[in-house]
Amino acid sequence: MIFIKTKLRITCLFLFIQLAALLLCKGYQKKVTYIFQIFCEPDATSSSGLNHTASDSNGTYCPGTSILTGGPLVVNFPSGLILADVEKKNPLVTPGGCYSPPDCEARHRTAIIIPYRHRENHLKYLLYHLHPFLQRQQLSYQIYIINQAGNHTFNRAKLMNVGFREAMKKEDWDCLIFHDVDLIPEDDRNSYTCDSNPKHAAIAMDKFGYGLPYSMYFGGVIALTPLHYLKMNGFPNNYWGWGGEDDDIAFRVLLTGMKVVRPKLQVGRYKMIRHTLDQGNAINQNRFEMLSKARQTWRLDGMNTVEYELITQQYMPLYTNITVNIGTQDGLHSHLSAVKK
Ligand code: UD2
Ligand code: MN
Repeated sequence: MIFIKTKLRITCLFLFIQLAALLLCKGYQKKVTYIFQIFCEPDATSSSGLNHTASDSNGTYCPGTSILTGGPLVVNFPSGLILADVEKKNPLVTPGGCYSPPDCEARHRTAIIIPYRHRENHLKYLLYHLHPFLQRQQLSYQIYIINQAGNHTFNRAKLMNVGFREAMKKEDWDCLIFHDVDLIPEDDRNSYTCDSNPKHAAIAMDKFGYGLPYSMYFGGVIALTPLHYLKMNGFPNNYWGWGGEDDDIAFRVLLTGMKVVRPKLQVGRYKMIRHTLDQGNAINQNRFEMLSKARQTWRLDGMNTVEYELITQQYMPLYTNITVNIGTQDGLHSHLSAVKK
């Protein structure tokens, strides 16, 4: 009799453990499941991570708030850093600068669009900080460098229109982050995801004493969904040189009935790598006059009129490089010297 009772107890205990494991593995509580999948699905986390792809994830969504993120970050610029070091530190990043969390299904798909020309040193440090930052947020992401070919005047906003179109051609991104190459985020809680309205992420920069320089300011880093972007007809194509385009973009947000949202001041903090004004990016002297016409121009100029020629698309180890001829004020071919292939 005693023997039978003991046997019954052992069977009950065994059944109870099985039931508990089943409940946890079935995802009754997402965060708990995430922790317990380590035990339930050894394959998902077994290796040090090599060769993981999105399809390796076990179909369980990543937690709503990543357990890998912290708070304020120490931003350093190690001397002698080379891109090969950054590659080694990010073994799960695949060609093109793509990543998906290995152990869970990302809740967000984010494209990072960086307008770019001749800023190799800034790019190196941005990639060094940005890849781990995005991975801690458990995003599915890709980094696009939109590189203006030739030496004609730089056009940041037009490059971002190119970035939007090229990024959306192959992937169904749910958020696009338009990001200066020289800004390094200083807080892990600055989420690179989109909100129900366009988001201004870079609100507290060291160069402005960690505050907003003026209330309409919308430069540096912004996050828009494809719908936000298309609703405002993208960005203006006709701001050549430094300044004004960020204010025009802010006007477009308001003119199309949206508003700007921002994270907390302690969270939207960035370090800007110090630099002087680049050659080929002279101050746009017409910017105030152009801004005064934003109400009329947003419908006439933007994604509906953007013209460019794709020169190369390269899947580099840490980013997708898109080199593009965006021409000049006078059109795509008016200035043949604008582009050297
Ligand atoms: C401010 C804003 C920026 C933009 C700009 C006016 C900050 C931190 N940023 O930047 O968002 O509104 O004013 O146009 O206040 N770039 C190149 N190569 C060049 C020139 C520019 O890659 O030759 C890119 C690069 O991503 C750079 C960005 O354009 O970060 C903005 O240009 P900037 O850094 O020269 O201008 P800055 O710091 O005054
Ligand atoms: Mn800058």
